[in-house]
Amino acid sequence: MTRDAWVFLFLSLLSFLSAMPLFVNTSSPYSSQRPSHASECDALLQFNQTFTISRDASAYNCDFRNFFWANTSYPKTASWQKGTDCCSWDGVTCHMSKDYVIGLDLSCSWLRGALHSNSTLFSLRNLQRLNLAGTFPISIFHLPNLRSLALTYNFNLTGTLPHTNWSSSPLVRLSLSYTKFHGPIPDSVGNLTSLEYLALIDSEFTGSLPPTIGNLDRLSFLALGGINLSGT
Ligand SMILES: *[C@@H]1O[C@H](CO)[C@@H](O)[C@H](O)[C@H]1NC(C)=O
Ligand SMILES: *[C@@H]1O[C@H](CO)[C@@H](O)[C@H](O)[C@H]1NC(C)=O
Ligand SMILES: *[C@@H]1O[C@H](CO)[C@@H](O)[C@H](O)[C@H]1NC(C)=O
Ligand SMILES: *[C@@H]1O[C@H](CO)[C@@H](O)[C@H](O)[C@H]1NC(C)=O
Ligand SMILES: *[C@@H]1O[C@H](CO)[C@@H](O)[C@H](O)[C@H]1NC(C)=O
Ligand SMILES: *[C@@H]1O[C@H](CO)[C@@H](O)[C@H](O)[C@H]1NC(C)=O
Ligand SMILES: *[C@@H]1O[C@H](CO)[C@@H](O)[C@H](O)[C@H]1NC(C)=O
Ligand SMILES: CC(=O)N[C@H]1CO[C@H](CO)[C@@H](O)[C@@H]1O
Repeated sequence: MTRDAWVFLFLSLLSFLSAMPLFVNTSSPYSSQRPSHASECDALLQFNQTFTISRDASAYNCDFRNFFWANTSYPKTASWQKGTDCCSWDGVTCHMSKDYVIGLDLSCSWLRGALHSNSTLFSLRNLQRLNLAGTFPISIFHLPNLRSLALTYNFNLTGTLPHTNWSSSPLVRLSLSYTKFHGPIPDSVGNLTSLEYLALIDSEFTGSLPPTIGNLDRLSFLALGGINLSGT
């Protein structure tokens, strides 16, 4: 099995474990901050409307992967329908209680458009996993429950890492390999104390690796190949 597969298994286990309290307490652990499920489905529909479907939006990265793996490139949002439960939509993962959305995987989904900071996506406060192609506002890093952010293979995706502190972020896995994320790796990366996996391969980060990276006690995978960092 590949490293990614192990990490995936690990994360699956993690989300399973985080769902465990449901066995002893039927009320959701997130209930106090959770919008109604219907409003989450509406938010996803509005989010969908900010994109257009375009085959070539996924052409390079996905067809490259298809060469090795299955054909995962198709418009997932085509199965989305108003009036049905969004937990059943392609690309959407809900908590086992079926009460709220925890994951959104719209990679290789032919989406063209930009994600702005006013996007209804940010109302999905319980989102734990996001895999998406597009242009990203920094607010993506402040989704309060996000544990896995994978933007890998979006060759034209640009962005920077926030300099503000991330001390309350539960991010476990951050993967920005093969993107155009650029600029310095800020000291505040040392605030991501839950981080176990950090991959920045062939991105355009510059400067030096901040010493605060030493604060990441749980970090067990660090990949920096192909980036031009000084002093490393
Ligand atoms: C269940 O969990 C919720 C939120 O964590 C808490 O408010 C509630 O008191 C718990 N109920 C019981 C019976 O323990
Ligand atoms: C992948 O599947 C989609 C939808 O089924 C199809 O349109 C597309 O041509 C396929 N791509 C490849 C590379 O086979
Ligand atoms: C999602 O967006 C696409 C592209 O704009 C649109 O064709 C489709 O009707 C939308 N789906 C829903 C359920 O609104
Ligand atoms: C969201 O922000 C974008 C870019 O700033 C703007 O074009 C768009 O009109 C805004 N949408 C809403 C609903 O405010
Ligand atoms: C990425 O950008 C380059 C040039 O800036 C362009 O030629 C290429 O088609 C773009 N790729 C995608 C997948 O949009
Ligand atoms: C950093 O995060 C902590 C905890 O969330 C918060 O109390 C503090 O105000 C933040 N500092 C800045 C400069 O944003
Ligand atoms: C790496 O960065 C240094 C300093 O900014 C620069 O002098 C050097 O040419 C760069 N190397 C490559 C391969 O881009
Ligand atoms: C709470 C916490 O650890 N905050 C730190 C986040 O990172 C910045 C930059 O390294 C530090 O100055 C903060 O103390």
